[in-house]
Amino acid sequence: MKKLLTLCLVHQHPNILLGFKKRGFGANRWNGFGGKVQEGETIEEATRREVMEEAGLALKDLELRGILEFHVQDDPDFLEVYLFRSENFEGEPQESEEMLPQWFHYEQLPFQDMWPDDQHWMPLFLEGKKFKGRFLFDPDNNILEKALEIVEDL
Ligand code: 6OG
Repeated sequence: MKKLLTLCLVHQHPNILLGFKKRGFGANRWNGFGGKVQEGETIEEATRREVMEEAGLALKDLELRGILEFHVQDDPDFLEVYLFRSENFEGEPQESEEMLPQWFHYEQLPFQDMWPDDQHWMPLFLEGKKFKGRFLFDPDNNILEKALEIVEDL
């Protein structure tokens, strides 16, 4: 079964705001902000809610930049992650129970402590492209298969 999630990168060039995930799924990795889309909310509403909950920011803009499928070997469940970029917000990045936010220069992203798929799609994100991807992981989170394509529209 498919699970719908959001992921948002706040990007004020040359810097990108990431959060260090303190607990739960993806703990001890840097990532954008996001989570599960709840019943009764749109994907955009979920994105705004998660960024507020996890980093204390009210987003002023939101642009859908990627749709990524994440599968794990032998698991019928998979994630469909809607990846957004936001440039402008109100508030100051604040630590939450889940995330510790920090700005990174785009050339110094901590890929060794991020999900392994990120190094594949991040160059497209930074070039302003829109893209679709599908990644298959083994149970140790190594990438077994990847497919990534630039698209005109999502
Ligand atoms: P919660 O479980 O905290 O939402 N996410 C991924 N992000 C990247 N970059 N790569 C992956 O590769 C990911 N799998 C999930 C989606 C989890 C958050 O983590 C993202 C959500 O923003 C496997 O509610």
